[in-house]
Amino acid sequence: MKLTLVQGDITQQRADAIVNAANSSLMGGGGVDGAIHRRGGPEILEECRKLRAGQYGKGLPTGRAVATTAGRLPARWVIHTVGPVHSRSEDRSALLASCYTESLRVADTLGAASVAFPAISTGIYGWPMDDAARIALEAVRQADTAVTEVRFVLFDAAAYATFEARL
Ligand code: AR6
Repeated sequence: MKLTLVQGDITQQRADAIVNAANSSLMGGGGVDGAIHRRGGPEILEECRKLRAGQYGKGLPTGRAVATTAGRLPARWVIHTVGPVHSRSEDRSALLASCYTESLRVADTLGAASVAFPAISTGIYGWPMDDAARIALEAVRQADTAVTEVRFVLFDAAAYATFEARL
């Protein structure tokens, strides 16, 4: 697997699938989630609504992943995953690792060869970037997947530098 880091906006990435740092409602939010729905258009939310009306009536559990269309985005699919909120009293790193492995598992079922990830949980959910980078890189490296390219799309220079140092 080819592992690459880029600094930029995930909504502009040309990859088979981009991953959304969603919340369990799948109804949108701020950060990456807001940007994906805003630029991808209403088709994404339409499919999310269907998922909530069917298989995920109670919402998408933390650490799980599900795919929808990418609407108007250059990617073909959006894989929505729900990162854990960072906690100082509880170790939730297995749930954060699961976001990456479950997203790659979903990518395999779609036949997606290239997948772009944001730094899940490092924004509104408060996970320290360095620890999140360690968990993300380890999870992707150890994943049993047919995906041939994983790209981490880091929003700012500091996040990029942190991932680069970990890599
Ligand atoms: N492209 C790439 N990375 C981005 C972009 C972008 N367009 N925008 C922000 N980031 P966050 P979370 C970075 O908050 O912490 C939403 O409301 C950002 O700098 O998007 O998992 C959801 O609905 C940070 O490093 O996701 C949930 O309620 C990283 O992406 C909640 O936020 C993740 O930040 C999820 O919080």
